[in-house]
Amino acid sequence: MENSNNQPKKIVYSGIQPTGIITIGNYIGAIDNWLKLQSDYNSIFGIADLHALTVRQNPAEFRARALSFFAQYLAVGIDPAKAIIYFQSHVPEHTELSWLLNCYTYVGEMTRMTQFKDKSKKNEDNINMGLLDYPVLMASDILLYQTDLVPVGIDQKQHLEITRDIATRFNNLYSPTFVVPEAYISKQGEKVYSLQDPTAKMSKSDPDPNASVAIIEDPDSIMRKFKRAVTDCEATVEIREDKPGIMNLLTIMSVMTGESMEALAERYRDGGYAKFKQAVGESVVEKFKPIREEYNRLIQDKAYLMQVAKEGADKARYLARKTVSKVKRKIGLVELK
Ligand code: AQP
Repeated sequence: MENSNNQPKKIVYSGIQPTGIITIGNYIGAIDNWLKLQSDYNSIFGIADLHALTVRQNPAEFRARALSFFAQYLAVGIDPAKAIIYFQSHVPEHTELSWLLNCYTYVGEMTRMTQFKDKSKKNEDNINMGLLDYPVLMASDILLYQTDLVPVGIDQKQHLEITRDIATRFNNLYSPTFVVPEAYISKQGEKVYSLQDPTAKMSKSDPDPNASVAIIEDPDSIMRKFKRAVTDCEATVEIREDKPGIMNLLTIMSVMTGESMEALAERYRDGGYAKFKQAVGESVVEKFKPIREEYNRLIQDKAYLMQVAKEGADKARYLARKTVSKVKRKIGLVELK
């Protein structure tokens, strides 16, 4: 496909693991950018279900959650006519490439990854090989589709850098095989913080339910969480680095309404925190109301969801096979003609 300048469209790839809930942090850091890019790029958005296996999952809940995430992709406006939407586990080339790339990645590179260290601390009884190997699977996801651009939150920047290193290493050892991808991290909302600890990332699987807000959460619950959001003991709404709680709320409201943080800070400056938090909560409720309604409709229609998933997997596999064949040929594996 070509864009309006008759240039071949560049490729965008991203995904979310079906763990916990899709939060407004995931929306702001990743999905909002997917929506902006899907018309101008050939976009591929995966449900990263194989990644989620690095922590133990209850099979029935996991299956339901993965399908729910898929319905949420559609509900937010990812359009299957424009983008490929699929489950990672439906395209076996992800794991195949992952093995091959493992042989071009050093153990030391993996043990120094911040996410590996963090997750190892959180899952001391289950530091499995998958947790260590996670960045190689992620590199495979991205490189499989000859991706140009990867819209992610800033927490994934390190994994993007290792992806680039692996691609470059392989290209230099053989000949140009992979496109070396760029991260696409929008400045505003690169990291949304927990509503209970504005110095920690808002996380999908935070055990404290008041720390994060789901995009399909019911309005009363959203309002309650924003009213309880931790801020500081001053009373003015202003843009100041030493007011992380207020900065976080301003960021969220700015993305929800499209208004600048400066304009919002000006409007709510002296009105008191309670009024400001109420307004932030309402902006979130307002933004996600139609999405929640569309989600409630879609999740009932399993046949449609599976049809979109099947079409997405077929399209993804077609592209993925081409890259894997190329890689195998370069490495010197015997081909079956
Ligand atoms: N708080 C955040 N602010 C901005 N962007 C965020 N992302 C996640 N949290 C924030 C971005 O959302 C995508 C989801 O990536 P993932 O599924 O690999 O999960 P993650 O980064 O590990 O996110 P979580 O929420 O912290 O999941 P759990 O709790 O399961 O580990 C990525 O693009 C990420 O940058």
